[in-house]
Amino acid sequence: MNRTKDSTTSLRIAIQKSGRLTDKTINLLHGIGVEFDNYKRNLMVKTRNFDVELLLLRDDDIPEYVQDGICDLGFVGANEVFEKDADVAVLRGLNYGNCRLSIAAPKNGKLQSVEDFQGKTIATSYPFLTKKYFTDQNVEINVVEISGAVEITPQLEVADAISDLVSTGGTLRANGLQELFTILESETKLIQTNKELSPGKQQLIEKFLVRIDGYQQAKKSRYIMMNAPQDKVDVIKEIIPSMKSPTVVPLAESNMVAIHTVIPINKFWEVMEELKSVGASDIVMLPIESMIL
Ligand code: PRT
Ligand code: ZN
Repeated sequence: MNRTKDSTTSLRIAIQKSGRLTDKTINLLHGIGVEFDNYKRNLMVKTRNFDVELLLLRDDDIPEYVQDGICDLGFVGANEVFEKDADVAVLRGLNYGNCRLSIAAPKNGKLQSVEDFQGKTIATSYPFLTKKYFTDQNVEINVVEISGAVEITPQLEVADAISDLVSTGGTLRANGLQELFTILESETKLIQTNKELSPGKQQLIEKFLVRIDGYQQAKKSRYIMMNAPQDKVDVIKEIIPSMKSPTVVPLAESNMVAIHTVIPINKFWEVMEELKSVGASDIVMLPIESMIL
């Protein structure tokens, strides 16, 4: 599956057509300024403002399409990239679609330690990663490859245990299973083909990476504004873990100023309490679209 290398062809990006990663990937692409529509009805979508086309695929197929150079970039879970053992470059971790590939067995059963799995049968959609996990620990297992509803196989006596993706753990609990070991922590990755790309495509990828970094940084940050007494500015500067020194603007009311700055979102509530206690008022927090540092 090789595409002719041609600097005139568009940069082709693979995304999941319909599933857990689709909305967040579409939001990210819109968030970095890539404009397109009609993605629900088409398998291939041309973007309006870049020489980029999106190919909408099943997530399982994305690593191979990128590996073979049919697509130049892809947005897909690490679980799929590593299961397919794809020869691709991982450019970024995107912190959505987070989950883990874990081994789970019937609750309070005989299977507890890795050694207990010797000669046992595990049902999974991830045969490569599952076998590798046990082989690396010198434990031999049998694998039954199943494409869906893996969690019911122990009840059906098709397998002794399972290896499946877990996020909240609710599915395992509902099926009387206990999570024992994690094989892989996963998140959505931006992957690039290792096939040679034209300088034009490479430049466009560099441009997207700057925007993605800005978008990611912005998601983790909030713009905050507050009013405060002039003589509290120094104390407030110490409280705010700002990237740069905050903007301080005098207000009409004498001895009062407005302070504007950017802070990491996880610090906001902690810092807000402290700011109030030293006299800050009218504190406003705003989301940020993007931040180019
Ligand atoms: O049709 P297509 O092949 O494209 O989609 P799909 O049905 O294979 O995949 P989809 O859309 O379900 O998941 C796409 C990707 O989302 C996965 O490859 C992971 O990278 C990521 N992801 C994140 C998850 C989960 N969280 C997740 N919880 N994928 C699947 N699950 C399933 C899991 O298999 C299990 O059945 O959710 C259940 C467990 O969830 P909890 O919350 O009960 O633990
Ligand atoms: Zn899939």
